[in-house]
Amino acid sequence: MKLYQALTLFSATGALSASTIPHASNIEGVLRYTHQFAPFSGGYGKVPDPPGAAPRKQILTSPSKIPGAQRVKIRSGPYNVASMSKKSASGHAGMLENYPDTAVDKPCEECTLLWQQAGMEYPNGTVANVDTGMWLHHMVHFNKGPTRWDPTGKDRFCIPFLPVFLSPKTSERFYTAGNERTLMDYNPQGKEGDLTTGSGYYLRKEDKFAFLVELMNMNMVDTVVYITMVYDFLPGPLPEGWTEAKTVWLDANQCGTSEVWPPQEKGTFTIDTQPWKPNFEGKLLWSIVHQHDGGMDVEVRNTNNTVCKGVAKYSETPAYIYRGSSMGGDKVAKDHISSMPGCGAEGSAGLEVKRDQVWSLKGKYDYDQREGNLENGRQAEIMVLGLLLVSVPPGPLTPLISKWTYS
Ligand SMILES: [Cu+2]
Repeated sequence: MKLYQALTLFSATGALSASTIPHASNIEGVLRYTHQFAPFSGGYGKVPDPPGAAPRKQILTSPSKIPGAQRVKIRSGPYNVASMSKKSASGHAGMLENYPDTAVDKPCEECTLLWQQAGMEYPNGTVANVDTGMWLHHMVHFNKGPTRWDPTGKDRFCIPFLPVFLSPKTSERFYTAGNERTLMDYNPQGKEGDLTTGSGYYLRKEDKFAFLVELMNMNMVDTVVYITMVYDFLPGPLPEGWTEAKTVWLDANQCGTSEVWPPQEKGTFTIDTQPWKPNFEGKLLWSIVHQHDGGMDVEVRNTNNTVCKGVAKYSETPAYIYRGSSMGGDKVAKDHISSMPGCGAEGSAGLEVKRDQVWSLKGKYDYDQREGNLENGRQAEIMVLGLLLVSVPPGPLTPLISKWTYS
């Protein structure tokens, strides 16, 4: 199947309508995403479990102090990632690029998520990271269900939903991770030993998970890895008196590839995300932010105020130090971002999210202080991305205004 046939198929199934033809600048994004459908992936992407692989579901002991909390680790994939000697259709070496996985197991049929964190492992269960040449470039966690909608995607042509065959009107991007593997706490104000008050991401029976994964292999052999997700959850319905958590996705190329070209090859600059005018109201619970190497920090901004600043830390453990050599014009940085906590609860707790505000992120890069990753001799595309987690009343949430608005 040729690319244009795939796009025609989209149109025929209604995913593309006359009013939602992509903006010219998004055409490249469409191409980058669609070539990763199975017919174009050339044997890379999802493969069967290798013999002797660790179990796909592992029951762990939850450290949570919330009564009844359980912890489980779910391994998804596995994904075969091409070696550094092979280039993807869009010219990236050693990359499984925005690969869709529409068969991702949930931790439960119905439960309240308290916490989740992504990771990456080899088949035998050991951690895969840049010290062994594997990089969790990023993953996007989607949830589809009758009560789901994506606050910043729902009224736009939103490319990331296409490869996973979803619509932002009936699904949402609720979690994401880069290689720094930031956790999301859905219950930051939960009280030890007390079930009467709290917040969580309430997973309904009808909900279905999907991933978009972008993985990089800096080795000269094809490599198989799993994406892991550790969840703490309370089985069954949302506890009485609790609120639900809803995620707002913000990035510098909203509904495109999320990536932008750096405006310069050296020195310092900032990049703003597109703004979000709230289309629901609630209270900020948590926020996480993400940048690529070369990044210094990301400010979360409400209207004209900085709510908090998430600072990138590099090579805090040896797992984040790259020891390989460069390949032609592709030069991987030695030190990689190892944590980027966003604002957590400190900067977020209890702040009102209201319809008369404008939320955005401002990301600062400085290539003189922190090495970026070179591709074909120039700085690779970068991200300024973040998620706001907002507490809302239980039950299906209706959007306040019908259209996404730019300020
Ligand atoms: Cu990224």
